Formats: sequence, C-alpha cells, structure tokens
Amino acid sequence: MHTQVAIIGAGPAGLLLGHLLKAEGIDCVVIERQTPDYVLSRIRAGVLEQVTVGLMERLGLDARLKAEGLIEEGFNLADGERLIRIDVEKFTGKTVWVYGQTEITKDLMDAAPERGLEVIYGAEDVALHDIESDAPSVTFRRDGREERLTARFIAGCDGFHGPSRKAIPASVGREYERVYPFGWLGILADVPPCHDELIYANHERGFALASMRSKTRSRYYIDVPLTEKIEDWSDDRLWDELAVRLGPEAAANMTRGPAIEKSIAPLRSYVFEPMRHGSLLLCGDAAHIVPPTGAKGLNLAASDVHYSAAALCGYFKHADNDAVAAYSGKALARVWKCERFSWSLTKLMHRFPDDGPFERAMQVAELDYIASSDAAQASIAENYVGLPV
Ligand code: RFL
Ligand code: PHB
Repeated sequence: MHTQVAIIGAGPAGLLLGHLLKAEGIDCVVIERQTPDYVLSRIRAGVLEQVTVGLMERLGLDARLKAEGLIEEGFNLADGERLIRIDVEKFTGKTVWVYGQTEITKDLMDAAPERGLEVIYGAEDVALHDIESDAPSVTFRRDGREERLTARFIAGCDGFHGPSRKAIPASVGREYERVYPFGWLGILADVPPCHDELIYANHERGFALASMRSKTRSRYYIDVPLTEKIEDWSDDRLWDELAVRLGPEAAANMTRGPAIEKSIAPLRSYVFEPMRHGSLLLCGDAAHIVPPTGAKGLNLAASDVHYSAAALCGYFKHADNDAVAAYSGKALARVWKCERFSWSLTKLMHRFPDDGPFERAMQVAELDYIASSDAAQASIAENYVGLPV
C-alpha cells in the first residue's frame, strides 16, 4: 500500500489532519490501534477554542457542534468564599465552546467514509521505519496479517504513549517534563450543571472544577493524591467532597446523580523537541502534554494540525520544501505559551503537598491582584480563549 501521508492515531489530531489533507486532495491513510467504540469511550476534553471550532467549520463538519454546543462567554476562579469572574468575551471579543472531545471525534469519524478518508482500526504492532529518508513506511498487523504502508511523510498523532515520538533517536530529541503530585478524579453524570459557566476552585481541601457537556450533562473534577484508588470513591463520597470544595453557593445548585464515567488522570507538563525529524511530523499529545487546568490539550492538538496541514500542503501543492522544515518551530512557539498558561493556572489553583504558608500567601496575593486588575483579567482571558495561530 502507498499513500502520501501515513497518519498514526485516530484521535482528534489524526482525524482532523486526515480530513484537512483529503479536502486539499492529498492522499492519506489513518492507522489506529483501538476500535472505534474504544476511541469514543474515552471521556476527555470539553472546552473548545476558536482554532478547533475553526477547523471544524473549514471542513463543513460544524453543524452538530453549532446546534448542540454551548457558547461560554466567561469562567470563574473560586477561592474560598470569593468568586472571580473572568469575562472572556468582554476582554477578547471572543468566546469558547463547550462540546465534548467525544462528540468532535464522532463527527470526524462519521464523516470519514463519505469523504473517502480511509481509517484502519484495530491495527496491532504499529512500527515506523526509515523516518530519516524520503520513503518512510509504517508496518502493522491487521487480522493477523503483516502489512506495510509506504508514504512520503508520516504524521505521528498517536498520543503520549504511541510509537511515533519514540522513533526519533534520543540523540536528536530533548524532553522537558514536570510531573505533578496529584491527579484529577473526574465524574460525568446526566444532571444539570450547578452553574452556567465553569468554576475552577482552590479550597483548603484541594482543587475542584465544575464543568459540563450540555445543559443536562455535568462533568466535575477534584484533585486527589496519586495513591488514591477509584474504588475508594463512591459517587456519594465524591459529590460530598465536590460540595465542600466548590463552596456553598455552587453546592446549593448542584444536582447529584449516578456516575456514567469516573476515572483518575495524572497531571503532567511535557514537551518534546523537535516536533519534526526527517519525514516524521509529531502532532498533539504525541509531542506534548499539558495539565488539564485551562483546557488546552485538545486545542493544542488542533493548532498543531493547523500548522502541519499547511506545511504538508506547501510541500505537495506548492513544491515548498521549507514549509515542512519550518513546522516544528512554528508549532513549538505556540505550544510553549500554552504550557506556560496551563502550568501557571495549575500552580494558582492547587494546594501542593510541599507548599507552606508562603506559597499559599502568593496564591492569595495573585488572586487578589487578578480580582482587582482588568489587565490581569485580560491576560487570563486572552490565554483561555486561545492564542492566535
Ligand atoms: P489522543 O486523543 O490520545 O489520540 C491518540 C490516538 O492514537 C492512538 N494510538 C495508536 N494508534 C496506532 N498505533 C499505536 N501504537 C497507537 N498508540 C496510540 C490512540 O488509541 C488514540 O486514538 O491524542 P491527540 O489526538 O493528540 O488529542 C489530544 C487530546 O486527546 C488531549 O490533549 C486532551 O484530551 C486533553 N484534555 C483536554 N484538552 C482540552 O483542550 N480541553 C479540555 O477540556 C481537556 N480536558 C483533557 C481533559 C485530558 C484529560 N485526560 C484524561 C488526559 C480532561 C482530561 C481528564
Ligand atoms: C472538562 O469539561 O472536561 C474540562 C473543562 C475544563 C478543563 C478541563 C476539563 O480545564
């Protein structure tokens, strides 16, 4: 089998890139290890920036997003009794959207057959070959048979644990990493949200986030030590903890219900440089991870796809060899700014086990400053709504 671009991974990055390349008449095949149902069962992001919505619009796949998504004009930072509202719309003239990653992925998956985007699910033992040459290939097993897909480029969209990043020799790559001493315990439930905007809360018992997927489906998180087991968190215990951490007003409006999904995700900041080596381009979680505070992960995957699609179009349609060479630098400039924002919001809103009175005083001073300064609120709003691509 031969194609122009072999895409590894059918998460949001891989499917978005596949559709964008197809729309430009560039041949590609997406290779995914899991089944479609498994991919759709992963409950992850919920907040979309303009870059992500813009790509769905460009593909003409935004109808359900526009019909079912919720426009969010602002969000809230809670610190004990006080609620600081960041008016994103006022400061930036733009909004974000609440629409689940699962729904985006479903829209992209459903549109693949009619647009001729080939996605191979259930591919085992995916391996990359000859990435330093102009004729790289991907081998995998399907239904017990070994197959090889040759291509001009490989796009590694296979998430943090996939094989693409590992195919780059250690001698040319550099890793930057911060692992946080807690994880987020999330619950998804078919109950109305406690507030019409997101609330990120810093409480003496720890962090909490009130988010949503729709007017009838809520998503909440608390931070927990990494030693916690999901079995120890009954729905009742989790709702009680959320009610305390989110404060009395949110608690009074909170509707409890059985969990549709409950899981613990570790928090990490991670960047791999460069994002291109030879004929391999990395996109999304394959190259970088942000802690979920600030909702940047999926949106960063979308901005990488924006840059990589443009680079590959430059190569195939305009004979522009420099476009691919420039990809890593362009993508990383935006990645690092989003890493900074996610890390700083994580530091501001979580109680770290090693923090003492000084670190807490710094949090209080920063929250005081944000509460009293339009400039500080504008800066947060600009980052939250999404930096330009
Ligand atoms: P994905 O979604 O991990 O997709 C990678 C795909 O590659 C496949 N794969 C392989 N395929 C073939 N062969 C192999 N050997 C393979 N190994 C892996 C996988 O099966 C998968 O289908 O990466 P992608 O496309 O880069 O997308 C990144 C986003 O998923 C991620 O950044 C976000 O979910 C992060 N995130 C959030 N981002 C936001 O923008 N807003 C949010 O509100 C938000 N909330 C979150 C989040 C992530 C969370 N968790 C669980 C990590 C909340 C949580 C709790
Ligand atoms: C979510 O709704 O899952 C969500 C929202 C905001 C975040 C992280 C996750 O910062």
